[in-house]
Amino acid sequence: MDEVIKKRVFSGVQPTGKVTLGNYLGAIRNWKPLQEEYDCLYCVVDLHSLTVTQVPAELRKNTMDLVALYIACGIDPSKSALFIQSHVHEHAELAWILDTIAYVGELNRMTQFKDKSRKHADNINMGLMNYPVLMASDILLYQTDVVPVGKDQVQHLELARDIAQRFNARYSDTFVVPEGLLSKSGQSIKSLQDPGAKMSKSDPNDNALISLTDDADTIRRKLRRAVTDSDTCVRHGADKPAITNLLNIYTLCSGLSIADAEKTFEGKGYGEFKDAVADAVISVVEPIQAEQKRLLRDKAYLESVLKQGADKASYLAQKTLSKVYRKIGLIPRIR
Ligand code: ATP
Ligand code: LTN
Repeated sequence: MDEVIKKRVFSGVQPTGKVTLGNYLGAIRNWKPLQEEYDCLYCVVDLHSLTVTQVPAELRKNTMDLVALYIACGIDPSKSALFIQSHVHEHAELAWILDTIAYVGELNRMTQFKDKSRKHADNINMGLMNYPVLMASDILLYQTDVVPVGKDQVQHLELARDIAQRFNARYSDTFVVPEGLLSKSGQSIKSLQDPGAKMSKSDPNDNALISLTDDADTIRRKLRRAVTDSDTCVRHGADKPAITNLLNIYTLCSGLSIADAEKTFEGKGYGEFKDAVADAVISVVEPIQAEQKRLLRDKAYLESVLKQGADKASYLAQKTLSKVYRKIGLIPRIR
């Protein structure tokens, strides 16, 4: 029987702190179903996280927590390669080559670079500017077809496509030009304190985000404190950004449609609605937390998963990198 060649998926999250409900609903949750249809690589992008100041011991802990979280969220290591970016040295090597393809002007225009430069004005390092090139390297190294990400990463993905096309035009067909995959819902979960901003792991205001490690009481308290809109009706709409965000969270966690949720809370106040949102969030988060805790106690298992993941990723990465080196005129090492 002919072997069916599956299309390839690559995605990653930075181990920069507590993973939020936004990361889960906008990104990680959508990875699980893809495993059936695609050849998936899911990566903890630790090199990216170095673009903002990290405490080494915390980075180590966040990295292993995230590995366990991926599995707790349904990534099955027997189906997908789960690995740590720095374990596969080709990511950094290809990034250097792609640096010679990307233009300073286009990197300078990236929204995330501008945002992060504002937030970390004391540490606008070259890595922060180069961040999208390393991301392009992650993607192109595996000849990735599909990249599931949240809305905030679309601009970076466009850049990865531009870099791939530019390289292919200059040196002949080398890279697959990747497509983005945005989840229909959960594209952008907003801050609980400012529905104009995205919910972000690195928000200094802890009340603005729900972390996947928050306990039930904390989740309930944060949702009760969430800002609301001026009238009291539970309705989805551009004129009601705060309630729309809570409705998005509610429907994504409960499985109800927006219309059904609006009907359920017709004539009811925000208090009752917020408690229901909390119940729905808790019912999603608690089983993940329990599984993550269990996995973190089994270090040997996590290490075996990471070894297997990095072995598979290295094999594929090496193939692409040697092709790239050959095409651009570097002489292969004699072994
Ligand atoms: P940081 O605050 O450190 O910049 P972050 O919360 O933005 O981190 P990332 O590691 O940059 O998280 O993103 C991981 C994934 O989660 C990406 O695919 C991104 O698009 C998605 N994502 C991040 N925040 C949200 C959000 N608020 N809503 C939906 N998806 C999100
Ligand atoms: N920049 C991404 C994380 C990331 C990524 C990737 C996502 C790094 N490399 C490759 C998809 C594919 C973010 O979510 N902030």
